[in-house]
Amino acid sequence: VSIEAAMFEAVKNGEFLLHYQPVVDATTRQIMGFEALMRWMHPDLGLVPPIQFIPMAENNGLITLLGAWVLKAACVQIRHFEEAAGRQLYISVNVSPRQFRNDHFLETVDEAMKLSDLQGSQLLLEITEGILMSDPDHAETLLTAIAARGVRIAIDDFGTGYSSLAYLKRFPINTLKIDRTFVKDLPGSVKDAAICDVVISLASHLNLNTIAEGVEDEQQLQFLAKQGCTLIQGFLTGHPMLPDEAIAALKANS
Ligand code: G
Ligand code: G
Ligand code: MN
Ligand code: NA
Repeated sequence: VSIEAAMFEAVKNGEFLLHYQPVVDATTRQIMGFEALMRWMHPDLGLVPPIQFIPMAENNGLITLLGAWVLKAACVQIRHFEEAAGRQLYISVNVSPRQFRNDHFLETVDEAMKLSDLQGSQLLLEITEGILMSDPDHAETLLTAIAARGVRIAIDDFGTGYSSLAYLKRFPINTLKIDRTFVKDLPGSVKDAAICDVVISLASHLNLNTIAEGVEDEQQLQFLAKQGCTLIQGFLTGHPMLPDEAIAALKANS
């Protein structure tokens, strides 16, 4: 069977699971939330990484079903994390272009929040610049409805696509995620340092949060924190992990 046929089977067999990567405060290093990251545990192939199946799911449309599952499962899971931590946390969920275009997307968001009894402000939806580019009118309508629920929007991989600063003015965006390609050579790379500095400063002037991705060492974190980056996500402060490990990380962190 093709990997594509196997994917339809996998949905039925419940072979998809979520890992959770901590997102920490850049200065206190307290865990503020988690990004949900999808994995496929194939019975023969083992753990299939998302770069291998997400583009396929995007093409065959399965992403809509998978994405709805991710949203609900992640919202429910974060409530368990909150219970274990004894404090409020947020959950970040990736939204693919096809999911965003789907007519039922907003209903799915509402269902996930209702199911988990989560406040809107505790949910961060990560979208890419391409989503805003391809159909700005639809994006504006949908993002406005999402923002009306208090749900937050992050631009994932900020600065790597066809970005336009006009989008920051037009759409209700809360967070810029600084792509790890800009982080990996910090603080030595003069260009990357300048880019991060400017993005953080721009965000701060627009009252947006910044999440630096792919932070792997102490010097990178120090540089970003000094520039005023709000949140840090990367192997230094936590790999994507299973729920039990996330709970252990929360207990060790608070
Ligand atoms: O998990 P990993 O670190 O390998 O992620 C690789 C890519 O897969 C990232 O670009 C991430 O945004 C994407 N990805 C992971 N989980 C999801 C998901 O639930 N939905 C969508 N649309 N993309 C995801
Ligand atoms: O595109 P998106 O930002 O959603 O993708 C997140 C991806 O980044 C996931 O595949 C995750 O496993 C990966 N990731 C998270 N932290 C690090 C890190 O510190 N270094 C590297 N190389 N990858 C990371
Ligand atoms: Mn992401
Ligand atoms: Na990213």
